This record gives sequence, C-alpha cells and structure tokens, in this order.
Amino acid sequence: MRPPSTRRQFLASTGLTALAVTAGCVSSGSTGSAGDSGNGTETTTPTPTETATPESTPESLDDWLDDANGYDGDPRQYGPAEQPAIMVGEETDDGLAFDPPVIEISPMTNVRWDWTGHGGQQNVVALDGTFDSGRTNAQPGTGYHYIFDEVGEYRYVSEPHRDEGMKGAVIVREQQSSGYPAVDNWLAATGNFDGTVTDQTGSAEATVVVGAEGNGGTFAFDPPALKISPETTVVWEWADNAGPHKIISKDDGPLDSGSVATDSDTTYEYTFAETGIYLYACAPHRGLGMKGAVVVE
Ligand SMILES: [Cu+2]
Repeated sequence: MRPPSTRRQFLASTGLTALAVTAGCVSSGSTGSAGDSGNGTETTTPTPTETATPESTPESLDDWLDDANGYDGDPRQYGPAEQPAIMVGEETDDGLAFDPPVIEISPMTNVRWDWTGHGGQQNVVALDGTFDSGRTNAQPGTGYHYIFDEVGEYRYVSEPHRDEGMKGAVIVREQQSSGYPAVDNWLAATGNFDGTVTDQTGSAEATVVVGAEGNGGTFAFDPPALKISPETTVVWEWADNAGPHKIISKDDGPLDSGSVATDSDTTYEYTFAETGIYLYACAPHRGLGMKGAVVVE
C-alpha cells in the first residue's frame, strides 16, 4: 500500500545539506523538482508580499490559535542555524495537527513540512498567500518547504482540515543581537536563545535551570544568556527528569560541574570574580545546541 519513496524522502534521509537545493517545491506534486542551485531564496514562489501582516484578520494570533490542535500556547523556538521540520498530519488528542503547530524562527530560516500520511489529503497554505504547497496530497513522505525572508506572523492551515483545527503559525522575529558578538556566535544554534540576555546585575545570586525545555528536548539552559555583576554566584539547578548533563566551559574557562549528573537535586555553583564573557556548554549535549553564556560586567 505504501507508495514508493519520493524524492523528498531520499533527501530527508541524506541530511540537512541536501534540503537547501529544493527550496519552495513540493517533491511529490506535479510541479516536480526545482533543481536549482544555491540556497533557493530566489525561487521561492509566490514572491512574498511587501508586508507579511495578515490582512483582514483582526483576530489576534493567540485568538486565532485558540482552537489549533496540539497547541499548548508555547511556540517552539528555533535558533538561526536550525532547520525546523513540521509534521503534517500528527494525530493528537485534539485531532489532526501540525507538529509543532507554532514555531518561532529567525529570518532566512528554511522551514520544512513533512507529510505523515495520516488524515488523508493535506496541504500547507498560508492565509495571506505567502506560501502554498499547492494541491492536497495524502502521500507520506511528501515534503514542502519555504524560506522565510520577511519578519511577520504567518497563519496557515491544511485546507481540507481547517475547520477541524488543523492550523498553525510561523512567527518570524527579527534576529536579535545580544550586543555581545561572542555570545551571539556561541549561541547561534541554540534553539532557546533569541538574543535576550537576562539581566541579573546587582543580584548576589542568579539561577540557571539545567535541562530546561529546548533544542528538541530537555536540552537547554534557562536562561541561555545571563548578565551579572562581579562577585555574583550563579547556581545551575538540574530540572526534574532533566536527564544527564554536565557543565563545562568552552576552551579552558573556569566552569566544570564534574561528572555527568542525572539527579534532579544536582546543583553546581560558581562565583564570578572577574569581568568578562564566559561561554559554556553541556558536555553530552553541546552538539544539540545546549550552550550558555554568562556576561560579567
Ligand atoms: Cu545536557
């Protein structure tokens, strides 16, 4: 019964680098392959309109998403170097859904939708026409993707299921700079970093949760970037069921929480005497973007 592998399935299995080649095309639709080289931004069709603000939709995004299946009110955050993949036709308690239904990304992020094959015919259509995967398709392995080059809020639906709550949104926010290039570079692929540096200057103590939600699981420091004054003690507290983590400075910095710890009672603390920028990661999860920064000034 399962249809033969589509080109999209092949590309998906060969890794992320292959994805950029097929920007803006549906792999198993009649439009065929774009086959373009480069990052494909030139070939995304239709061309986005001047502003991405949804017209004639006075309803706020939150209100509109109120009945979005599978949405708990928290957009999934992605860092500038990540390539989000959204499942089309996830079976949730609410009904058929996009998963994750709402994402927050930086401009120029390549977002991919992958058909699960559940729920029959599906498509991915922005209400304001910014992107449109074309006619519906029920084949698992169908893919569509779009590079978002304009800041805005993009509401979309799967047309056959829009009245049943199969809706989603892509929030494209200005790529924030923290004002600290070293921090921005270090956290470029950290999904829960949006340029915000949490200011705790003047506090004697600041807390960072280890194993917070982010980076595709409980692989985040919260907050990922922290600003403190000299002599502040930072306490890293392992979240409940956070899994195994270990804090280690980038290069030969001063942070090292010792052996990998799983216990939710684990804490590690360090008092920063000197001003500077301290970059660190979780040793087992650095590759997933589980990184943090402390600015002492
Ligand atoms: Cu970790």
